[in-house]
Amino acid sequence: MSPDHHNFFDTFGFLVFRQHFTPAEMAQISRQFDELMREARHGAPHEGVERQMVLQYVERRPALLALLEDDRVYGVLEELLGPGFVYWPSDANYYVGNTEWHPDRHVVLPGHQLVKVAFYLDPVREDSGCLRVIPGSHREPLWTSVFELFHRVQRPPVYPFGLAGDQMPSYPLVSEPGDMVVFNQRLWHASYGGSRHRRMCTLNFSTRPTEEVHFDELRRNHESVLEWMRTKNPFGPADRVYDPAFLAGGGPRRQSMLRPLKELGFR
Ligand SMILES: O=C(O)CCC(=O)C(=O)O
Repeated sequence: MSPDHHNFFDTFGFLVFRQHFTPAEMAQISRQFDELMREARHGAPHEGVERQMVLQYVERRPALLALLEDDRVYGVLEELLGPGFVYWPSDANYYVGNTEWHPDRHVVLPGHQLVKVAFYLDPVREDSGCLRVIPGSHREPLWTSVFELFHRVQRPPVYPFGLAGDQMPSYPLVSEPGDMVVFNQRLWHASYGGSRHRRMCTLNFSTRPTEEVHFDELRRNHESVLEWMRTKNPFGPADRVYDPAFLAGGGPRRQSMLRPLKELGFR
C-alpha cells in the first residue's frame, strides 16, 4: 500500500480493493458460504424475511478460514493496523432489504482502530444494496454531526436533515464478487434497495491492545458474542466462541492475531 492509500483510509475511513480475488477463488468461497449458511438453517431455504447471521463462521469452511492468513488480507491489515493486530469474531450474513445508517462502534479509543473487511458475494450497486458510506464520518466533527441519523431507526422513523435515509449525501461502495471492502468501524454506513438475500461475509480486526481500555473493549465484545453463542447459535447452544482447533491451529499469522485473545483466556 502506498502513502496515498494510508492517507485515503485515515481521511475517508474506507478502501476498496478491486478484483482482489479471482473468479475461481470467489466461486469456491461462495459455494462454501452457501453450504455453511444452509447447514445453519438446517437445510431450510432462506425465506428473505429476516437477516440470517452466523457469528464466528470462518473455522467452519477451509476456503473461508484461509482468508485470514492470505497475503491479500493479512498484508493489508498489517499495513493498516501495524504488527500484532488482533482478530475479532466475524460474521457471515444474508441481509434482507435496507440497513439504516449506523456506525458499528461508538467508542473512541485513542491509538486503537477497529476495521471490518467485507466481501459481498453478489454484485451490489448504489440502488441494489451496496454499502453507502459518509466519507470522513469516522472522525470528528462529522461523526457527532451526523448522530441525528440514529433517529431514522425509530418507529415511526424520524428523518433528520429533511432527508430520507436513501437521500443522505454518501458515497456508494459498489462491489463485484472478488472486490474487498475495508472500512473503519466508526464510519457511518447504510445500504438501500438491496435484495432480500444479500450475501456478505466479514472479518474484523483491531490494532494491538496496549491499554486497559483496549482490553476492556475486547472483553466486552467477547462477552456479547459469547452470550449470542449461548442463546442464538444456529448450530446449538455453545459455551464458547471459538473452536479449540481454531485457537490452537493455523500458521504464525493466525497465532499472532489470536495471541492476545488466548492471553485473556477467551475460549
Ligand atoms: O450490507 C449491509 O446491509 C450492511 C452491512 C453493515 O452494516 C455492516 O457490515 O456493518
